[in-house]
Amino acid sequence: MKKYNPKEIEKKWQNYWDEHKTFKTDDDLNKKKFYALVEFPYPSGQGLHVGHARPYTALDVVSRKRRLEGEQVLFPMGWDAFGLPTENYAIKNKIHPKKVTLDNIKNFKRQLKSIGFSFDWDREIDTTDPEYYKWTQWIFLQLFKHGLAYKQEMPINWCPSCKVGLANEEVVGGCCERCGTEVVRKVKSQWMLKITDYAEKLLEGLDEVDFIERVKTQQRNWIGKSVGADVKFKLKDLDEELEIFTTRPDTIFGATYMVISPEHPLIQKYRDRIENINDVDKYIEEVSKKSDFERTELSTNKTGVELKGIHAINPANGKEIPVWTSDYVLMTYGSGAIMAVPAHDTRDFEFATKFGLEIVQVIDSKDSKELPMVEKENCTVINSDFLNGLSVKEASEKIIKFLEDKHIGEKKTNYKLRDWVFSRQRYWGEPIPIIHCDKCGYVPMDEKDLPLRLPEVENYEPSHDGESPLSHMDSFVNTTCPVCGGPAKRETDTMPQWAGSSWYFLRYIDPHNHEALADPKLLDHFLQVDWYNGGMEHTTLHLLYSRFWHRFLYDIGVVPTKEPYKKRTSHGMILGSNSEKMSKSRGNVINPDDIVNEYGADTLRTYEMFMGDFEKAAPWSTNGVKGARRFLDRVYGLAELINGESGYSKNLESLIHKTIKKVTDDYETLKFNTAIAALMSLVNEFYGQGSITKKDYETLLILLNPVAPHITEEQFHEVIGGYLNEAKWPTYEEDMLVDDEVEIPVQFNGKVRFKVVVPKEATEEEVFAKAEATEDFKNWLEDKKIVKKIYVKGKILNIVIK
Ligand code: ANZ
Ligand code: ZN
Repeated sequence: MKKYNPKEIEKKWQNYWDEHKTFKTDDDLNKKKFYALVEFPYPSGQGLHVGHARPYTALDVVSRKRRLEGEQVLFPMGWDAFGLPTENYAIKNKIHPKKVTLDNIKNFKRQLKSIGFSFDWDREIDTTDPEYYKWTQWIFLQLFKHGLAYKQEMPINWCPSCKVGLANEEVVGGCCERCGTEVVRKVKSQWMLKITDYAEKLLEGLDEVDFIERVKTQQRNWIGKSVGADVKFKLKDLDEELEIFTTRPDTIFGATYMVISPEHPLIQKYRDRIENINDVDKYIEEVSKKSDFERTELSTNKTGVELKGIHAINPANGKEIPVWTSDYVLMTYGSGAIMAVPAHDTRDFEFATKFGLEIVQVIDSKDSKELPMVEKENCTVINSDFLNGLSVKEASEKIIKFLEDKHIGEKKTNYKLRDWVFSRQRYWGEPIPIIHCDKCGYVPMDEKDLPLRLPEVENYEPSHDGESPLSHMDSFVNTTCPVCGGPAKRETDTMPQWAGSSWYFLRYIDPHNHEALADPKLLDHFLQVDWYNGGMEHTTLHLLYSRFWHRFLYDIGVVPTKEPYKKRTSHGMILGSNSEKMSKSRGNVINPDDIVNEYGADTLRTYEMFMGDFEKAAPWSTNGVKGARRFLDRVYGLAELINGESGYSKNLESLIHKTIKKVTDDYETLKFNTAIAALMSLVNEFYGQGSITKKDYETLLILLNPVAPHITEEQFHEVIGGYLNEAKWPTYEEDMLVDDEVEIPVQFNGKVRFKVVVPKEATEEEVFAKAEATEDFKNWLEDKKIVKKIYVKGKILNIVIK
């Protein structure tokens, strides 16, 4: 008897697939297309993680199945290779980042191939390849030309000890990741992308796509649309109005004080009128050390100072109210000022309670009487003059009308979404193709001069003035202005890591095109991505950024669809065996190479698809891995049971049809674990029979192939003949799914006591006769008498006894 030897057969089939380009995307544009996308990895020095294998295997399963069903499958892979870890590693080890990147890619590619993913390697892309980033730069230029890229002074994270600007990811607990020094904010002029112009389109787009609900919710919350009103409050004795944003204009009669952010320009403008300006200055100084998170966290103790000498007039009732400054009001949202309604806002309530400010209730609720009362449904407005008796909604409309008539307010929609800081003062990123001329300002490079290549520098360490290393390369910096021909300087900031991944799914469609980012005909054919699976951690950045770029490209006529992805799903994390996150410091990282070496790639794949609900986190289990291997050993061994008969074995036929249906459905709905469980039962049943036909085995092999491609190709070739990748996905007959027999629970006085198996069409007499013949029946009846029998066909037999 031959023994299953994954080492031998996996290499053999991987070579075969490579040589025959088995998984190259079919050229036939008349076939039904299926574009499956997984998030391309960042080729780090650590190599592939078992966590990568879970989502990759999942869409590999679907892709392999769809190919066998005759579809044209595009399932590509590439490298998201610009970024900080590579740059930092390069600096530390004095190796050029390009070299580090290429070495890491080589290792990742070897690992991916060793797991047998059916990627179309002819479409491999690398975001650091000038042929690729030429188009990243081209898209940036289009954004610039449409007014969506602009420069602005922005605070960045600055380490005063390393003298470098840090990305948010490099700031750990407020300190520099490398030296531990407290990070401060430093204002620098940065390139920004106006994603806020797309807030409404990005929200609306969510209604037309099939994304799992938690992804939609996270994106909606991140965009954070709030509908309300802007209202101007006059400042007493000053020719000045203080504008606020509120989502509850209906509560305006309850506004007993105002709060402005410590950064609000009014404070400096009227510092001479503020009687306690020394206290205010001291407070502002304290606040500047806190992060936005610390400032707005609900539970934290409220702090603030009154601006003595400044008063506002509530426009609804003409009352004079005090103005305070507090850090719970952020300068970056709305207008940086609020009307405080302590009776109906939790933060205002805490603040007013602490500082003894007036609290006026203006909303009455049927459900609760406690303050602060924040609900809006089933409420009536009180203590509010002409709004009294109205619902919250009616009162909002009426007061907005009142304010609009007096020209002191209007309807307003705000978004939490902020513009995207697109500059990095780093080397290892796409150069920004903009030239600065003293006469002409910021000028786009001529498109035909793209790509603007990242120059070879000797020293790619960040410079100590916080500028990119490129700023010290005179030969790069000094250029001529494309408009006036005068001397000019190049932008030396580079793009953030999110740039290359914002459009990579478009390049896969036509990766070698020199004329355009992709041929419009091919874009027409392959878009949208039919199924995109990726991590929940990418929902608010990558997923939103790429939807933004795509929607912009749609608006300028480059792509044919508004939304890039038809469907988005997300996998659960793989945890260490102790249910903690896998990490180097915990020493619980599993290297996929080790699993492939010891058990085989098919075992790794089967295990990862079987380890639990695909959408939930699951801990690693070596016993589970062994179990997956035992299952594959048994699948291999079935070859010994094959008899000479044709067709399906009579006894197995119904079960095989049911299994085809279950596996076909489950693979499409991320229920890989239950699909594999059904295949395990089938294998058990095969062994139970002791003898199976070739066709029984063939169907099992095809159904299991997407999960365990090597062992199934091998057995197909050896036992069935031919090549599995040329076979057809099996179909089932509806008739075969119906059970001929049913199990009927038998009740005595409404309690289920035992069950009997009867033909589906059995009559009441037949079922009763069958039940009566059992030992159980006699035991439960004892010496009582049967009063009544009720049989619900195919469902239940109830016997009433006395
Ligand atoms: C009065 C009011 C009464 C408010 C009430 C709420 C409840 P969202 O939904 O998040 O948009 N606000 C406005 N600008 C702010 C800022 N820069 N910093 C901190 N808070 C700010 O929240 C909008 C509400 O948050 C606004 O409505 C305002 O308080 C506050 F019963 O105005 B409200
Ligand atoms: Zn010029």
